[in-house]
Amino acid sequence: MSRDEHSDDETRDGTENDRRPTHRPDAGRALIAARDADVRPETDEIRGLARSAGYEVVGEVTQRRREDRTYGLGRGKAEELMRRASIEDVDAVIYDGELSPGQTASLSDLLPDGVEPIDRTRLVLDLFAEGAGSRAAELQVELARLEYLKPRLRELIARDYATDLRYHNEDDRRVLDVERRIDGARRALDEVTEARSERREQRRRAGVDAVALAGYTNAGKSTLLRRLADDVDNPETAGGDSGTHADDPSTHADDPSTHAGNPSTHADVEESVSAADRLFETLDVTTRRATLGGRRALVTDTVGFVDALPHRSVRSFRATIESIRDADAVLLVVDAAADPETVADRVRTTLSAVEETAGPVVPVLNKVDLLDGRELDARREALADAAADVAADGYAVAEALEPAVAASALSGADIDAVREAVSAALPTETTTLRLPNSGEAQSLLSWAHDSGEVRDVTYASDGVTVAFAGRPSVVAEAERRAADLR
Ligand SMILES: Nc1nc2c(ncn2[C@@H]2O[C@H](COP(=O)(O)OP(=O)(O)OP(=O)(O)O)[C@@H](O)[C@H]2O)c(=O)[nH]1
Ligand SMILES: [Mg+2]
Repeated sequence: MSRDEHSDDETRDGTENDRRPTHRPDAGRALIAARDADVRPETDEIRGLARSAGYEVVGEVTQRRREDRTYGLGRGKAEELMRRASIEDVDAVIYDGELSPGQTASLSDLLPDGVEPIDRTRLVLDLFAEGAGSRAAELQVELARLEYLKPRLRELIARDYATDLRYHNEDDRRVLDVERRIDGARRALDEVTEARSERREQRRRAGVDAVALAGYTNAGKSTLLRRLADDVDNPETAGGDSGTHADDPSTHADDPSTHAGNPSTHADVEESVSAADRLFETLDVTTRRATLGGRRALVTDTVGFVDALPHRSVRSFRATIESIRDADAVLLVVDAAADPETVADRVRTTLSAVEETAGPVVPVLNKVDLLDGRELDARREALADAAADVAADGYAVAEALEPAVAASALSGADIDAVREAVSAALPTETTTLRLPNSGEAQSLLSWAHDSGEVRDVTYASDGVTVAFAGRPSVVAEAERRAADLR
């Protein structure tokens, strides 16, 4: 099928966005199908996801009506979809929502041969599968896809049985095969996850704070990471994905010491154009060093959340949720350029996926370069509304929320305020160390500089007095070392 021809669609075809090149492969032509009970469906986000997955969106069929058990759309609309799919020669129909196994099979039967119905969950999983760069990400995606596939395979088998009433041995084998692969992926993932959490524990003992970036897809997490990182590359001139690109092995390693080099390798012109507003730009958990208010931190970028994904499949992206939950502090990045209602929805989606955190959560209203003061106030209110809803739903994360900071990761405006807000939120203890005048005291002092914040050093004839602040575990370690010297 030729991808060069453009088709005409009376509604939305040919917008700038739909023709934007992507670095992802050509997945084919697609029609969007969307239904909403209360309002005319809004399709910007599902179009964005489809484009990110490499589809050329050639049109949409939308409907305002209640849920339909057979097709996800009313019969009339489903038939219109079938006709349009045939006329416009599409490869896929992308449904903005979750289709049950039965709905998937019914739509599949109705649509022209070779046209696949793809729901939102499957679209996101395909996107992830294609972009997963690390072993852990691959395994998470494999597991999520298999879990998605299993009930759908069962449904297809049940329908085949209903038509020819013959029992097929190989059907059983197919289901068993899927179950076996699910077990395998689970076990392998457990091993990888264990190794990761061990490394995380080692860093903690070394006195480094773990800070995680969390937020909806496209909020600006990776841009903010580039701003905060010590080995800085300027977000305004770098390609949109430099430093976190899934194909760049130097940025995946869980060990930050391997990132000391220059991570900016994807800054060619086309990349930076197409990088704008591509959803799920980051598909892996990546970590960089940063200094926040005198404290050394490892800041972890994570996969963004997206609306209307069943919790189950978001949850299976364990690395993202785990690094957010376990962090000493979380930066909740919010795209403040979105309208207030959208801001509130996305914050709710993100926080309810995270559920709880060990550390404080500092919201960052990002992209303030695009807003005036009054608009910003409306976003602050939206954030507060969302936080109240999440608290009402009983999620512990609501209690961890700190006051929001407004900033622009792209222009760099107020990034220092972000740094200060995180370092203020990080758990800190202070102590006064009294050390003898000795070489050992000097080496303890240099360790203290590396592991926490040395606020004051007073030398006297009978010894050295050090005012020291840092993570509680580091302060305890400093006191132990100081006691050993006396
Ligand atoms: N105007 C403006 N644009 C920004 C700002 N921060 C990020 N962006 C743009 O927003 C888009 C998304 O930024 P990313 O940093 O890739 O967002 P992300 O949260 O990492 O997205 P995913 O990895 O897809 O979850 C890019 O086009 C950025 O250039 C900002 O402060 N102002
Ligand atoms: Mg990103």
